[in-house]
Amino acid sequence: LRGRSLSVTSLSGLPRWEVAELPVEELLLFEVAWEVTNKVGGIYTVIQTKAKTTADEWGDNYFLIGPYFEHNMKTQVEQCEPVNDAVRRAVDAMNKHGCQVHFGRWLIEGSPYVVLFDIGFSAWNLDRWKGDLWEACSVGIPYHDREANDMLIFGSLTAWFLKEVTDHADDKHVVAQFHEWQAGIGLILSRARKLPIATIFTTHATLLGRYLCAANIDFYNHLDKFNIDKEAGERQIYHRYCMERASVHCAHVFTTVSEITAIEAEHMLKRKPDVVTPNGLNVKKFSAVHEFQNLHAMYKARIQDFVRGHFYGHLDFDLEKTLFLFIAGRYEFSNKGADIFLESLSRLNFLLRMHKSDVTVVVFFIMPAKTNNFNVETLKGQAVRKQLWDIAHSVKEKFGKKLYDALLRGEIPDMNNILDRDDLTIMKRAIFSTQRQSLPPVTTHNMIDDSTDPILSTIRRIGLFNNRTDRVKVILHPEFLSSTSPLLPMDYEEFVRGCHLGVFPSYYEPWGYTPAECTVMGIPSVTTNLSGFGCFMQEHVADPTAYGIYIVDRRFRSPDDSCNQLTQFLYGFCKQSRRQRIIQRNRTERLSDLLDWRYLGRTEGFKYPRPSSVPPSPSGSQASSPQSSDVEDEVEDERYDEEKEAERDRLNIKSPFALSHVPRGKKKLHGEYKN
Ligand code: G6P
Ligand code: 1S3
Repeated sequence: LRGRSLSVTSLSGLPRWEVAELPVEELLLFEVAWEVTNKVGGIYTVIQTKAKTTADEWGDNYFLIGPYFEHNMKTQVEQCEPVNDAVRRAVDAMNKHGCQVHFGRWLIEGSPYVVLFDIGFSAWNLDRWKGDLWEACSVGIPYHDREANDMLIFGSLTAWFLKEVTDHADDKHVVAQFHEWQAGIGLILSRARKLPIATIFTTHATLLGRYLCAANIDFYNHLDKFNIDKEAGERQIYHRYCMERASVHCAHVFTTVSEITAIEAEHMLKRKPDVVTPNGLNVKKFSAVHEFQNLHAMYKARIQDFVRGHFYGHLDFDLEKTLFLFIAGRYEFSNKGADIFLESLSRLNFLLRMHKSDVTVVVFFIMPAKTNNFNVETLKGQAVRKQLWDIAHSVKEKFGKKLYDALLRGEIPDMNNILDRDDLTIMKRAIFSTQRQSLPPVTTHNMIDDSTDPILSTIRRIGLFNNRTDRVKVILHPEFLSSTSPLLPMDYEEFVRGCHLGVFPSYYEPWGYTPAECTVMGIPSVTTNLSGFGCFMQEHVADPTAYGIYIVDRRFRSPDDSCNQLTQFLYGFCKQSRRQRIIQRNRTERLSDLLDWRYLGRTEGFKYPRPSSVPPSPSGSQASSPQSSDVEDEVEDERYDEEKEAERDRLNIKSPFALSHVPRGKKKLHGEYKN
């Protein structure tokens, strides 16, 4: 929590020792989450990207606690013996009493220590632990909620482990941070048992917020009007909600990831967070400034190849004038804004057709749903592309050899006869094989719930079927990307780098890693003023649009107006020249430092100014796009003088990151929050 000195409201009940400044050697830090070594959603990204910065600072006194899954252990963790005496004794004691506790180093940057509990192995204790929880806080968990029962086992094991640690920690003081309701039982029981631990609870979303938003309720305008107990009861999550709320109120320090979620927490959980801790990333800079631009070109070529196959027989658009847009994440149709995105795409399609634009937009939806694997038509597309490539290659070889032989003889070959009849037949057959009876598919997989799937149903309603006349083409890839996929063999990072714009018009998004990840890769993105990331950018960047961060207003406008605004953003983006896009990507990438874990705590009060070449515009919207004349549109000199612009901006911007570094090895657990 170094450097996160935002609003502090209550720190009552902390053990006495935290008020003092303590060297890191006298502290042990435990971070508890269900997503340690276990990727489910965004919390995994938080922990994994922060590990290096935390391990650098806390060294061998930093431990992560999570659930054990055999596959995760085998693929991500190197087993080893704990060096710390208190931790070793705690692991041994629990293993002696019939638990299975695994210890090792998580093989990610920073290689932090992990303590992993086998939940199934301790399930026989469930009834006893249910009783313990009831005694501690009168919360009962129904037997049919498997997930909540697993969390009870996880929490009981965590509290047991922390008890063993504090029993043997001698002069060391223990701090434990618990993420989200899934880890909350460990906190509640530690407090009920009066363990000498300073506790932090971090919420990344509230249970009720997620449920109410998904039900399409006008959430943010009614925050103070909900009967929250009733709402939780009606949704059959009352016990989970109690676990969450008890964790929040038991914690010495309560934090959340954004200001917008802080307001939500105050209403849904009835406690104002003490500290807001925005999420960061482990930002890596390339030694060559333009390397990320080269990577964009390289991975774009791979996406273009996929598109060649997918649209075989319908490739009557220019791939050099095709833009790749995408939305990705957990499949929460309206929470993640897939609903208004599709509506805006339909409007964009209309605008591009009406203005006879030569730009084509291919939009990928990367959201996992239940499927029966790839569909035949999609696989066939890639096979056809491969076949055409092979034929072109063999004809080229033959052609090349004949040409070479002719040149050796000192002749210029007769171009009309250099290809024989067989070559022409093979080529004609290949062209005939690209005839297709159907339109290029809108989904790459056989969907199990095809008829009720919300994306497919909306596509049917708005009629975006990948017709030749459509300037906007849609591809639903209902599975996360993988470099071993036979269809689109790219991992997520490669794919993002190859795209032009990430579109994340979320309604419910406490932080939102997807646009943040785009930013550090130099890819512009669309976000909203209801996402933690969007609000953070609004606070710290004078003209976000100029830097390729388009923020849709979903808070103060109607859904229809938000759609119009998103459509305008998309249409404006389509009108940019290649050169403008290159400049914009450079600017986007320049914001990376803002999102670096190493500097996040020092951004308070800092604002990135407009890029120096942007004329001030009152609206701060379209006028902020990089300027270019028609003549420039034709210019391919992408190196251009944006380097000069970058340099000018660097000189103009008084970076917050030049502030003096907090000295290593000293923790100011209390004083730091005071300001
Ligand atoms: C990068 C590459 C350029 C390439 C450009 C394409 O900047 O370094 O060589 O021309 O990407 O940009 P576009 O936005 O058209 O994909
Ligand atoms: C949550 O994950 P989600 O995608 O369910 O936590 C993430 C990490 O803090 C956050 O980025 C996201 O907005 C939340 O929604």
